[in-house]
Amino acid sequence: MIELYELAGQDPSARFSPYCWRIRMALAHKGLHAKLIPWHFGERRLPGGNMQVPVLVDHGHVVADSTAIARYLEDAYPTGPSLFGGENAEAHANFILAWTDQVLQPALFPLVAPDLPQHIKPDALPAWRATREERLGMSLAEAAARREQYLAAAHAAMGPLRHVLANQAFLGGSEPTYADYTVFGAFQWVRCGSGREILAEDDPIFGWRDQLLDLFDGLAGDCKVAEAA
Ligand SMILES: N[C@@H](CCC(=O)N[C@@H](CS)C(=O)NCC(=O)O)C(=O)O
Repeated sequence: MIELYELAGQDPSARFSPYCWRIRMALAHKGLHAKLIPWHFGERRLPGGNMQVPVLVDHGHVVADSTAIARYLEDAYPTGPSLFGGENAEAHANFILAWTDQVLQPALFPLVAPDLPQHIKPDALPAWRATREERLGMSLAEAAARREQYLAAAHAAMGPLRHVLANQAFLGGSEPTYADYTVFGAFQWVRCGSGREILAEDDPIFGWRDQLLDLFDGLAGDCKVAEAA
């Protein structure tokens, strides 16, 4: 049996971790079923002593970190459709991973963070808030007040993504790959964590996101959308 420990809100149906969404999509791409085990900030240690999700346990074998899990799935299940689309594509996906972690998600963070407290259990909230405010360099309320400025900066950061998706269906080409799931995880974070729409309907990113929401019988689309705080 495969188990996936993933982030959940105080409402366990709220699943808003960008990294966990990468792996939910990767498992579905490979045609694998996993038992989902919800984990909340500040809870017990995870398998292998890990402190962050996602953690995958495949018949007792523990793999932590979304990138390591994706590579594990590709190697351990070579008969399923390739997650990366080949060796060269995997090398290119490394850039998209780094761009998502270092550019896209940091640009989205000040937009998402002020809406996230709704998901955090009261006993975990003070520590959660302190670490997030330290990362922001200001209070959540101050970040919320600067929303328009952050939205403009996030849209500027999305420029290369928009340019590519105006010219091809997916980052993986004609079919989605792990590169798409990596970037898509960031938009699921916004959608399921914050609930605010940041994309216009005529934005190529909007259409691409819609296609990913529909994939695998609406796996991601059926997930609970946050109520904008
Ligand atoms: N590099 C890790 C990052 C994972 C990560 O940051 N997970 C967050 C949830 S989105 C977490 O578990 N945070 C626990 C905490 O902050 O206590 C990955 O790619 O899996």
